[in-house]
Amino acid sequence: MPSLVNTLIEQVRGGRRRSIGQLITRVENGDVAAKEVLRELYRDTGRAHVVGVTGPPGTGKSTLVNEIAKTLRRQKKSVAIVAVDPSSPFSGGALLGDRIRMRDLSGDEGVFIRSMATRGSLGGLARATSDVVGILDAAAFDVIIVETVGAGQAEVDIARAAHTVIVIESPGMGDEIQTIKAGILETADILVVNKADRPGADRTVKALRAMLQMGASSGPLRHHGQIMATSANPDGAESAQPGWIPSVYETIATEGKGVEAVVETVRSHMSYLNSSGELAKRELAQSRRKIDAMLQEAFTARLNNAVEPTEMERIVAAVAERRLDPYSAVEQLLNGVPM
Ligand SMILES: Nc1nc2c(ncn2[C@@H]2O[C@H](COP(=O)(O)OP(=O)(O)OP(=O)(O)O)[C@@H](O)[C@H]2O)c(=O)[nH]1
Ligand SMILES: [Mg+2]
Repeated sequence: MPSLVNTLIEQVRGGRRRSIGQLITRVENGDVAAKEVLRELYRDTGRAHVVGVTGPPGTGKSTLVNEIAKTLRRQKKSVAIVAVDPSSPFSGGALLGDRIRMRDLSGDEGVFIRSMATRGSLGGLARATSDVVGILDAAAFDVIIVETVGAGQAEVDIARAAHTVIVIESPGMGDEIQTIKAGILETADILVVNKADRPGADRTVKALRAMLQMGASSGPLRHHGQIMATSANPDGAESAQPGWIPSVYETIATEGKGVEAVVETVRSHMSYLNSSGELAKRELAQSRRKIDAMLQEAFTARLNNAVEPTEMERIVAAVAERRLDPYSAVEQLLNGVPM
């Protein structure tokens, strides 16, 4: 009889929705069997185009993602959507955006939609999201769209794990300032001003263009020559991807307007990543980050296993009271952790 793990692996590879859903739930719950499946599926990953969509709350991300998915379906591409909601304690279910989407996209075998919510730390959410993307990749979806609310570092991390990052703004309300604060603009490959039917859209577009140029031209001069040498982009000094200049698009997601141009740019961004060698560089950087994060997680788990909480408190108090220096404390703790 095939084991549970083998069955899951085969069914996920075959794109069976129920099994994909089950495996994702196992990942969210930190199930040990899930880890074994992920290990086996890893070699089937690296084929999908992962697109991150982020931006301030309510800018129309879900509506636009829905429209992007519909456009991709017309091009016969299969699409998986992962909606990450850091503010919601619910998961796997019906967030508002998904209910809207379900109406349009449900019943289509080429679309898979899943919500993920915070369980414990946000770092954990970033890890779980990356595992879920891996599952959908192994299940052979052509495009995987990860929607996050661009509000904090964890969301930036989740977006950074994508090949192509779309940052969405909407007119007014000082949204663009929110974005700058979170450092999200720097991660953008494509900028979208949605709700272009609203007054002030032109101003938001101009503001974003100005910010892009400021970011590009205020780069440290000492980097300039080096970047010029590797890039066709004359003001790419601050750009995360020399050679690719993010452009600003206007959309009215509720009417599907402007969406095709965005989808076309998503496609050409992947061509750029491929032809410039940037894709391989990103894969290296992402693999390094993933290993780093997993190492830290594993080490923390070992440390917590090896040192009783009361013992830790005793050491912390000793350092606070200057009876012990932190250097010796760390050495002492390290000696107690089996390697
Ligand atoms: N006028 C106008 N309204 C829009 C447009 N796109 C989305 N909306 C509306 O804006 C509201 C928020 O849309 P969502 O797609 O849920 O926005 P979101 O960014 O996913 O929201 P969160 O996930 O909660 O951050 C909804 O009422 C949409 O109908 C647009 O182009 N024009
Ligand atoms: Mg949403």
